[in-house]
Amino acid sequence: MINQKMQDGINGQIQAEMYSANLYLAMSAYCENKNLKGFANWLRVQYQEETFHATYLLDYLLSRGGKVRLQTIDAPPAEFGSMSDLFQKVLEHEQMVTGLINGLYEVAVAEKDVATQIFLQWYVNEQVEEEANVSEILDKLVLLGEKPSELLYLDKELALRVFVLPAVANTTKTKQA
Ligand code: OFO
Repeated sequence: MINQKMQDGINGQIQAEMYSANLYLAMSAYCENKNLKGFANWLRVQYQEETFHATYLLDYLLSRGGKVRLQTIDAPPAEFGSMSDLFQKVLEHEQMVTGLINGLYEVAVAEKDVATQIFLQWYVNEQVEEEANVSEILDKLVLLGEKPSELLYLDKELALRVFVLPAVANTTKTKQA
């Protein structure tokens, strides 16, 4: 059975992941409105990933006999500026989430909850990947500039991203039917 402090922390992280999902869905819609369908696709996949991050935590909490307490999710913004501005915001958001995951891991260590420490290692690695992916896109935006031809080149590249259910999902209730 998971203790109250760990349970509260995981519930808080579920809320943060769901906010991330909504933020990226709002960003995706913003890009779609600008006819940048590749950018919109990349962000829609990001939304799907964040939804998985939330449900994976939720299923873990249930598997430890914890109680899920879903909380109010703040509305994300609707305007994000240029594509460089938008990806700068994504990077800052992911850096903030990395801090939350690290904080949650520290709670697991302080509470001597070894199972949660092992579980959270997947999120620690995931954050390294998330920040690296976003930094790469941001670097390209800075390097190429935001002329229509350069944006369309990057738009084509980002259109190729597809959502792949992480391998860990095969061992949880999040497995697809
Ligand atoms: Fe869930 O990693 Fe982004 O926020």
